Amino acid sequence: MAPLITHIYTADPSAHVFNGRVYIYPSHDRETDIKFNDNGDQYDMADYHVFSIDNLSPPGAVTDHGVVLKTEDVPWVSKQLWAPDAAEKDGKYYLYFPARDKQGVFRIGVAVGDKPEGPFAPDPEPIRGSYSIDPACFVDDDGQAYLYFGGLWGGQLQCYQQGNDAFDPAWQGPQEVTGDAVMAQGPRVGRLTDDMRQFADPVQELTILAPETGKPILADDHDRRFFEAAWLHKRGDVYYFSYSTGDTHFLCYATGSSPLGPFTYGGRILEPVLGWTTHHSIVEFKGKTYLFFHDCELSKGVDHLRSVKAKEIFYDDEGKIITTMAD
Ligand code: FUB
Repeated sequence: MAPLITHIYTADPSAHVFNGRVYIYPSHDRETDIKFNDNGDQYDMADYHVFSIDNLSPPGAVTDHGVVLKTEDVPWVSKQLWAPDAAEKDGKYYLYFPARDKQGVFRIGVAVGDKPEGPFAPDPEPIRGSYSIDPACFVDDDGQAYLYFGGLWGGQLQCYQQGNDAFDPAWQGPQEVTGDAVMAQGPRVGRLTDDMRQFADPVQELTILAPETGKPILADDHDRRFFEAAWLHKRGDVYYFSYSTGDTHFLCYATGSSPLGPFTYGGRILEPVLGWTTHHSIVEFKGKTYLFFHDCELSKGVDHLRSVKAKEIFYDDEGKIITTMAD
């Protein structure tokens, strides 16, 4: 399957349908001399482009709307504009983005625009109480918006095991099981205020349950535990929370009856792609369901030079997502 965008490297695609068109909000990967490490320093991105497309089967021409936000535009950011997302509410468009602040701590910022393709004006401070990476915004049918986020290792989620305000950089690795079973760390979610620019109340940890036990997935269950790349979509009354398992390279999903969970593990969406990271979004468009994802085919396997792709995916009669391959 061919990448959708080939003139620059793009990753972490968040796709949404706005005004009858698919808009894609990806990371913009760039060349760097920084060597691959588990902290993700090689993902050294400095700006965002927005793309749009009016057909996916087969894909039409992709419009590159150009740079909509860059490091220098945001007073609190030092580096690493990682995976963004966008949302629309009451005719305004909101771009959510993670980046390291001047102390090197990941926070999440918001920038506001009048059109899906921007331009976006960033708030001067990160969202109060935000941390870690990979924001994904879901606006429910009642208009309430939720921001999901979190990522292990370089994404620093493991540094918040003592609470939302207790950043402890001593936690530098994934949580390990020693002796008694340890629960996996959950992704975080916060309800957004009506103006979409702050959390309405303290963020919560989401629980992902193992179907066979009804108990939370454990930290050593690397094939199923949350690592990064949160996404939330709704089908009928069912909320699908999907994510990457990081070091085992799967995209998985879990379902629940509330946007705040708990969610029960449902299976894999995508088998490992070429490259270490895997990150996605799921969107309905013209009666079909599409998975947006990335791989490193265009760069011939360079982990930090990724390209966005899209493919149709399917549910079975029970609403389970049928696992697919990257091709
Ligand atoms: O693109 C940088 C990071 O790599 C993202 O934040 C993660 O989800 C992974 O794709």
